[in-house]
Amino acid sequence: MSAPDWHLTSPLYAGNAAYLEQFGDDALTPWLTQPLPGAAPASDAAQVAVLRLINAYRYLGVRKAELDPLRRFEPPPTPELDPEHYGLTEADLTREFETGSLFGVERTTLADILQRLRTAYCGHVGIEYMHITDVARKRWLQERIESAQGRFGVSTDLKKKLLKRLTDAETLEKFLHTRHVGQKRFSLEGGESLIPLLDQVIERCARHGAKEVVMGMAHRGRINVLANIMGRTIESLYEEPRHDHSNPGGPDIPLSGDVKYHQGFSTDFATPYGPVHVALAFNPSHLEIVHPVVRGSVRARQDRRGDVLGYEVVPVILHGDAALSGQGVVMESLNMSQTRGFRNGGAIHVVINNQIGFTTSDPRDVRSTLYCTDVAKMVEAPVLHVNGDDPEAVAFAVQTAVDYRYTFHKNCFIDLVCYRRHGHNEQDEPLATQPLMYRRIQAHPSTRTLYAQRLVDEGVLTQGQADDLVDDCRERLEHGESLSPPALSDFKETYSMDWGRFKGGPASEVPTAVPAQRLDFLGERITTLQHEIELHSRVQKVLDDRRRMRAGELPLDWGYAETLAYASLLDAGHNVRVSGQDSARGTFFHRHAVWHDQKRERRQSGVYVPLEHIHNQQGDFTIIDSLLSEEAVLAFEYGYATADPDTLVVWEAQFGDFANGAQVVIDQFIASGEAKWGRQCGLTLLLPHGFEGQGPEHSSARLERFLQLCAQDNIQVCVPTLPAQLFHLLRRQIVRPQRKPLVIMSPKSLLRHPASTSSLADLASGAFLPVIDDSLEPRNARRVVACSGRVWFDLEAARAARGLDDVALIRVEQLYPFPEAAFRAVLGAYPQAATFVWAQEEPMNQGAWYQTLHHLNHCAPGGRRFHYAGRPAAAAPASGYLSRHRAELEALLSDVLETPYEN
Ligand SMILES: Cc1ncc(C[n+]2csc(CCOP(=O)(O)OP(=O)(O)O)c2C)c(N)n1
Ligand SMILES: [Mg+2]
Repeated sequence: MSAPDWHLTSPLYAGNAAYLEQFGDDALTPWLTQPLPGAAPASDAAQVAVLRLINAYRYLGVRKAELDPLRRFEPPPTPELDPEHYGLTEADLTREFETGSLFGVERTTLADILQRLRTAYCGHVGIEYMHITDVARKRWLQERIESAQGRFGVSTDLKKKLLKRLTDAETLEKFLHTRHVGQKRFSLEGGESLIPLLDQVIERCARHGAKEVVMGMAHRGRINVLANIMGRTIESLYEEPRHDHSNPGGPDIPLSGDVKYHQGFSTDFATPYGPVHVALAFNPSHLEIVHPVVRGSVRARQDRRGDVLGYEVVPVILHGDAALSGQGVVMESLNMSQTRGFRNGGAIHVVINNQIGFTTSDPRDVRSTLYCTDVAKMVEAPVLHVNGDDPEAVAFAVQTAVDYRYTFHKNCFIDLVCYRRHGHNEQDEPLATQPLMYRRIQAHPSTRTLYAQRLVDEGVLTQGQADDLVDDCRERLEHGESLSPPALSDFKETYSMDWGRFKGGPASEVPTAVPAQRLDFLGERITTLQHEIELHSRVQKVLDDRRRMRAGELPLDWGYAETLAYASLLDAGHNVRVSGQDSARGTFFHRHAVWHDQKRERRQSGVYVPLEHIHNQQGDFTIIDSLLSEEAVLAFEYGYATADPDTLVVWEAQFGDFANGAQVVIDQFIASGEAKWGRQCGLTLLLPHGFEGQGPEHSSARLERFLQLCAQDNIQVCVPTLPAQLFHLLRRQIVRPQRKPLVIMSPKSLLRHPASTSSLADLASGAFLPVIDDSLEPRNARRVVACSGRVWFDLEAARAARGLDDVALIRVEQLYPFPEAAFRAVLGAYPQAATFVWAQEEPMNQGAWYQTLHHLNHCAPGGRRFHYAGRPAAAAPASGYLSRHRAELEALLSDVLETPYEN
């Protein structure tokens, strides 16, 4: 059977063409498509048929809904919606039937039932919800849709308001078109209903008690949203940045700035139910990545308010139709949306479905799902498809979506079906690739024109009044006034964050030591069980060891030092949030932040989290075994950290190499967010890194990539080799009056290396050391070797084995900002040195070498130059053969310690 044409022509109903070609329509709904046997059903069979017909509308009515303002295609053939399909005849139309669970009427004629079903499900709102398994949620939606009967109960006041906001949206675009000719604005035209839609979303959320709305959106219509929702004046959006435009945190770092259709902003939005603080997140070009960032920012605000169910802070996430179905991070973000560590009480999702992505609109190319929103079904979110040319249907969809979100604390999607009046941007020529679509668009009156006419016809206002709205708006624009509802001057957001406390510019050193007595107290808290719990013997051993570390009987390992760092921050009232795959236990069985009772289920208090038991006034400790995602989880944590500078936010990769699955977050947000947008962020990344014979993947966290991103004091890159170093680093991240992302190449085998330990005294005094001098102090050293990370331990052992006393081994523990003063001072302590070597275990094209060379040479005394000693350049980071790894290491050690280098 070949697929019907509509599958191949309508971007609204794209499907997997190959699949449909093979199986035809039946493939989509096999359980509904079998006609009842026999021509005329017996009367109770007719009753059954009627109930099946009602059910069919609930599932498939959406396919006949009038969603496309352009009406380019016939709706797809859906025989399941015809009574004949079930053997019902014309004669049955006047017969009365029980309606089962149909809302509004218990018994009526088939003709009436059909009429009700068509108005409820096949009008300007088409709903998909029967994929929801929870009966209460389904029944709630059924009641809404079936009792509305396609009548949206819009008051005259609301009608006028909808028209006004539509007018604002359209007039703004026209104004920009003439005022800022040739400038890309990614016009909203064709989708102007977005403005009344957002207006209604915020108002409806306020009615439910929202205090904050955080929005994320891409380029399309962003300038319109900035002006019409966020209250930015056009002048402020289009003015050239002044030359004194600098990072609000410090004058040393000029903002690089960003294009106007990426700008974020926040404002206080006036609604009849009180003001709502609305924030629009800064956005990079990369579509959809802002989705998890918004979720993280919302979660931070919810945590701050103790808003567990998300009543006070609501994420509103906008999507393009092509991006929503194309980008994998959407699936990751939805997957996290109901989990304990990442949930928000549901988001309102809005799709600006203009039925095209850049130039691509042919359903055979655009996606393999029926609707662009089908990914929503994985979390059983309802989808309200709505015709963008009917603002009243849009308002109804908004009310339903927001009420649903507040009733069930789950995600809901609004698919605003519209079109794009111009090309992808205003310089684009859409007729070149979409001639038929665009000819139709050219002939199609605007949404405002159509709605104004409708209201005039209804007698809601006169044509003159409708025209006045346009003139008023134009005038306000001419006068440089804001178009959004006036912000209330007396509204002070109680929970807004004071970022003024944090300075930009180069980070300063601060004391991070914790007095021995306090360490002892904290040690007692984190090694004491408040109630009976039977630990696994290996965990019991960890606990016993930690008790001995507290008593000074064992040197401190990494797990204990890290736990003490968190304990000390919690003790001071800061919050700590750590997330990553298996982070609670630790990939390497080293952290054990959560203890599991061997006899009880987790839910029956079978877990114990020692860091929650410091004292009553402590900060919140959250540790999350995250879902298996890097991109969405890291983006979420970035969003969290940028919304809350008082929480130490740590993201841990299971192995450092996996971080590149989140490269867009690293490049677009972490490395450049402050420079582009002035957004400070104290996010910490723990990336296990080290060449230990584990093959090409798990060896490298791609240190070189992070170093290549470093400039203008944007991030910090550290490679601590001792537990005390990690302790001070983590504390420094919060104690210091700066918020800079911190990338830590974290230990793997070093976690259990007998030489990689610290003492309590190391935590009770000192601070993080960016450079660690050789503890043997071979002052007559002829050769000075500098390195970073675990290779130092191999070098030290090899030096001892060779009995060398004229080689100094220096550790650079912070690679960026490069500690030139400290490094120079250490080098200066070896006046006999003639040879300077940089040693690394990473291949030459990787690791720190090329990115650090200039710093090294800059610090070398007497114009000397550092020599490279290590593996040659390689395509894969490390060998998969252990024997080869060992041979390479041996060669490296000889090169570093013995090879003569000419100066
Ligand atoms: C991750 C990513 N890939 C590619 C692009 C380039 N790009 C910008 S807009 C666009 C089309 C987007 O289509 P859609 O999501 O439907 O939004 P619309 O422009 O139609 O509103 C593309 C491919 C991008 N910005 N981000
Ligand atoms: Mg699109």
